[in-house]
Amino acid sequence: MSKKIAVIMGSDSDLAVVKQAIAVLDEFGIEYEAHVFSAHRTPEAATGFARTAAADGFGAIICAAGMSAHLAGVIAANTTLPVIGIPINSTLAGLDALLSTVMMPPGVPVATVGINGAKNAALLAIQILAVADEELASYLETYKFKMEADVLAKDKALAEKIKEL
Ligand code: RP5
Repeated sequence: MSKKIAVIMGSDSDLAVVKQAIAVLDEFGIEYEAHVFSAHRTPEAATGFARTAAADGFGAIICAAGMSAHLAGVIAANTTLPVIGIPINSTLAGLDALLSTVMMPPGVPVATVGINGAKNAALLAIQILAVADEELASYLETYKFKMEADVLAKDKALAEKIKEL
């Protein structure tokens, strides 16, 4: 059985973006837990969760936070599980959160997706689990084939759209 994915957000105000990650996890039938833990407002809850996450059956942790976004870094400092950071655009067009999440010191990596990149965060977490799960890997193959077919269909439809301009 596949491991679980943890989805942590710094505030419930991040849910509007994070729900796109949850939708992908649902689409793939992945078991997950979602929590609001803040690196600054609830540091003990955040570190406590990270310290037991591997033993609790998680295989990857997604962390979404905005502003001076230290959540993913604090979680990564307290676990050996892969941590994926989603910088949330709440101020400064999300650049503050992007830099705070991505610029980790050597030794403590956070795999950072784009600003508000919740969908890619979920896909990356699933790809991590799929390394040890052939069934999940085949779902990902199907997902990519469908994505390719969708774009090829758009390419075909483009000529008609251009005629209508
Ligand atoms: C960050 O501060 C949160 O991740 C959120 O993006 C931002 C604002 O939080 P709230 O004031 O909306 O709770 O820690």
